[in-house]
Amino acid sequence: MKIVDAKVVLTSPGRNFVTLKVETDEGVSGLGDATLNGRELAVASYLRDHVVPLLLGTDPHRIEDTWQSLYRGAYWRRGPVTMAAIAAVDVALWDIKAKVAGLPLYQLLGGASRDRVRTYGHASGRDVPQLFDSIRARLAEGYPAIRVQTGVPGLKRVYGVQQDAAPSGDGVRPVVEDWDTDAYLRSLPRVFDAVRQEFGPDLVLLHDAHHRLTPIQAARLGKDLEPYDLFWLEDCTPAENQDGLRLVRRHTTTPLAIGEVFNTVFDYQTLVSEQLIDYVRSAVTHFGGVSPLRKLFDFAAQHQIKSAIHGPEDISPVGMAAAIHLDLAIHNFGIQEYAGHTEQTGAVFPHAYTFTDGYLHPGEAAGIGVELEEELAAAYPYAPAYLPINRLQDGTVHDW
Ligand code: KDG
Ligand code: MG
Repeated sequence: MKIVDAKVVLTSPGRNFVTLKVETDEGVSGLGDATLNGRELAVASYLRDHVVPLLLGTDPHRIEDTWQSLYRGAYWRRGPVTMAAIAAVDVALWDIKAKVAGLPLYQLLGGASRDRVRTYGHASGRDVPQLFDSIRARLAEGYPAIRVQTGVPGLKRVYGVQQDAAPSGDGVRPVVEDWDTDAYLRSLPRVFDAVRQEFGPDLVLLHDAHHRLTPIQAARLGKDLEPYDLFWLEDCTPAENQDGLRLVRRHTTTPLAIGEVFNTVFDYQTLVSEQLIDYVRSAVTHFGGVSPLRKLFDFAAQHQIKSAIHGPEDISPVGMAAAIHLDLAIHNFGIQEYAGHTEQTGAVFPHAYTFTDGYLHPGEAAGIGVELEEELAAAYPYAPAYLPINRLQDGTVHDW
């Protein structure tokens, strides 16, 4: 079997997605997600100009060998653009292998370790009443666990919190949001207190700090949130300096989740081997694919750390499907983030996975179980869009 073609499809059915479609001489094709929010064109070029020419004529069944040659052969290792491109190839080849075998991908990963995949959804509000409405909406959709984000008194807009009006970027430069760490640290425990009083002790609650705190601030927040029994506190501090997590860990028993911006196992080495975190958050799409993520989960399992694959709207249904197959197969599964997609996105990427009563299942279609409607995809051309940046009140750019 040989790869005879591979194309990169950019489409924007509500938001931008980058998809790789690999075709073989036997008519079987595979899909991989290479979406890197705000840097989509860089990955598309990396794939089109530097990866696709290397794939043509090779055997799609040699997944590990292809992965290693793309990773080691480039000389320039790691980084989000490189690893998103390699991820798309890896997933497309797994899709092909599983289709040839006539099996859903999870069967090739060892078969199901559970019947269904527990998820968490997103609730947010500028103030407590709006947040309560949002939590009720997620509960009505069946979510068994809910990530809670809120506005901060005195700040105009906070990332991840629903707004009445869409951000007014100019399509070239990102929207600028404001930030005040002290105000955030003061207000968040009060919000969780209100949520616990309204919804009781049993609701599974999470929070994402989006890398905005120093280690000592993160330690204080973890401690202040202990009475509210969070499932986790996510991205409490930027973790390029993995040693910083030692300080956080020393001061709080609030469980910690990190890793959605990581792209290789080396980003996790200290965090996992010293058990400084409880959940690893990498996405199939940004970590080089199913092959390396599986290895990360095995490493994490040795330290009683569980999986929690990143699943926001900017992971396409292709990346989401690959995640759900892994979730079903691995033993140390923790939880799957599931933000869902718009109807338009679902129409461009019809898929076999299902979301029922807050739980996902990858379905039984051979492969990863996702198709790409190419004509429809072409009707939604790429449109530049960027994540916001945030500045302190004196104008200083702050950590993401
Ligand atoms: O592109 C950035 C988003 O994927 C990210 O902000 C979402 O933090 C996120 C999460 O936990 O889903
Ligand atoms: Mg996050």
